[in-house]
Amino acid sequence: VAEKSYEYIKVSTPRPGVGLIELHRPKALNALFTPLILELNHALKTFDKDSTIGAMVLTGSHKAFAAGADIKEMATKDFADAFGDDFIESWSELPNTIKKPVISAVNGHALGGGCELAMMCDILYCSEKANLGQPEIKLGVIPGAGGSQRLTKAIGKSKAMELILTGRTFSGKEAYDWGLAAKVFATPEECLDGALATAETIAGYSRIAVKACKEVVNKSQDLGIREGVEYERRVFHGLFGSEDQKIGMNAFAKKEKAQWNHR
Ligand code: CO8
Repeated sequence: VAEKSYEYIKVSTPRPGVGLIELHRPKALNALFTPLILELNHALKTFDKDSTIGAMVLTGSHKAFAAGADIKEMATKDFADAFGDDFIESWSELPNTIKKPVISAVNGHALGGGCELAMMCDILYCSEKANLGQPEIKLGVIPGAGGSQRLTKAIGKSKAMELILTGRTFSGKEAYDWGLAAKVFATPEECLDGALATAETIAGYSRIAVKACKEVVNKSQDLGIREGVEYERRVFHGLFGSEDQKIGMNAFAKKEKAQWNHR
């Protein structure tokens, strides 16, 4: 699929080394459905493979990052449709297969699957008035794309339990205060700008080191502290086999800016 043939997303490269993906299904507040997710996966994989790209930003509109999974698409599904067809399994490509960092810039509504998609990203930025939450309980279901796991890991059990059981939504400011968001911004423009700036910073480093950073931080979510630290040390040792380790350390000694080989 060529870039211009996307129907539900827009892709661009607004800054050096940075790939931007904007969800673009305005009539449904970027409600997520399979055709959109397949385009998103394609764009993420294309940037992931592109050697000129070092980091990505995922955003929606000022009104909605994504107002959830498409309720109208889900309404008629029965158990066999959901289980038999592995409904929403394709959503897991972002957290499971993408190796370069992805920053979400969350403005407006990020509800249900929209909140889950934002939390699948490696860094979450939002604007103060963003409206996040897991309101699935109100529809007679539960979070289905990782929300119960990622929200709980990020903000703790009691608060996550309260939010998921009541369906209460929360602001971008709350997301920041609780540690779910790494940064909060006054306006959507500043939020996207901040995300692009951070992505540009990351894209300026050795791709090898960046990839290793993402891998070891993610391991901390699955491993105990001892195994995690041992894992980190092995990856750290491995980086002494890279050209960029020599380049980075020699540049420091010479007080020069490192010119990475990304090897
Ligand atoms: N799905 C489908 N259409 C949607 C969705 C959605 N999630 N959200 C909004 N829309 C549509 C509306 O139906 C409306 O369409 P139309 O103009 O044809 O009537 C259009 O977008 C604009 O929406 P509103 O008129 O409602 O806009 P408001 O500004 O008045 O309200 C809200 C905005 C508060 C965001 C409101 O639209 C809303 O409550 N939306 C639903 C939010 C929600 O409950 N999301 C969670 C969905 S469940 C989920 O995501 C589960 C994920 C995991 C799946 C696992 C399944 C196994």
